[in-house]
Amino acid sequence: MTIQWFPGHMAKARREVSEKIKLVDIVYELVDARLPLSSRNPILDDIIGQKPRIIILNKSDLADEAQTKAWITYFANEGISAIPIVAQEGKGMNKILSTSKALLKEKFDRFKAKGVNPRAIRAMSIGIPNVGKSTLINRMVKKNIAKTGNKPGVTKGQQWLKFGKEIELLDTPGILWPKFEDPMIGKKLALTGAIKDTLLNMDDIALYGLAFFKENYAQQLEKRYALTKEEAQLEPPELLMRISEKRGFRDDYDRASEMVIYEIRSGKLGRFTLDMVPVSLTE
Ligand SMILES: Nc1nc2c(ncn2[C@@H]2O[C@H](COP(=O)(O)OP(=O)(O)OP(=O)(O)O)[C@@H](O)[C@H]2O)c(=O)[nH]1
Ligand SMILES: [Mg+2]
Repeated sequence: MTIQWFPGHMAKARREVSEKIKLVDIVYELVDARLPLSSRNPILDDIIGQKPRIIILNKSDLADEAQTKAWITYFANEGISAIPIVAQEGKGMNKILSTSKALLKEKFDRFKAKGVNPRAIRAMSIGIPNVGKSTLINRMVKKNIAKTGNKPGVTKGQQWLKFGKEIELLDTPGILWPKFEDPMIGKKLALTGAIKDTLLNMDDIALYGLAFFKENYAQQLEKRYALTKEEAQLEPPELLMRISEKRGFRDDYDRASEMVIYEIRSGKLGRFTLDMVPVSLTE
């Protein structure tokens, strides 16, 4: 994926997403559980306005469990429900259903009180590239396909997919761009694979990843590359050289960088969360 977001693209995506949001009662803001802040979109608050939303922390199988818990508390303090899921395995789908219904209960009770025939809750998901939007939709719908015999309803040209009995899901997710301005956020997004091809070079990203693990998850680093405690505390460039040696890559540091990035991304160094909840906010 080599998308470069230029102002024109952003304006177009913003228009498209704003239009779609008008059609739904609730928005599922999909983020990477390893990056609960950096994978959020800076202008989504603007577009969503007062519409109810749920923050869905996807890929929570790859994230640090203690951090995921802390983030849920953090968002709760901001008045937002956050739900950890593993879209790939269909974990957390029921919680999305029950939370959506709870958040919209008042609105739908009002409809009922006015004698309006109850309709299904309408929802859509939104997120940056590669965060698992398609996987989530497939999971939500698959669950239902088994029950209903695969017959999505079509309303005014938009396709709605059944998610449970009481929720309809807009067929296409909204794609927004991540925040690029801050170079640190760029590195975090690159390390998790949210932007596969960027202006950042692979060495930079690998060195950033090693520095982060050395600082926060040293034991996981030691274990993966059979390093001593002292070795794991080498400066990142020396650390990369040592790992390269151990893997038999000699001085092919590009290859070592790619390997390290791939292994971090895919969870071979264990679970981790790059956006850490500020300690002062975890109490
Ligand atoms: N480990 C893990 N991987 C996941 C999970 N959900 C999705 N993935 C993987 O993440 C990658 C991206 O998933 P997609 O569903 O294609 O993401 P997307 O948001 O639709 O991506 P774009 O269409 O490119 O914007 C795929 O390789 C998925 O298998 C999850 O819960 N855990
Ligand atoms: Mg997709």
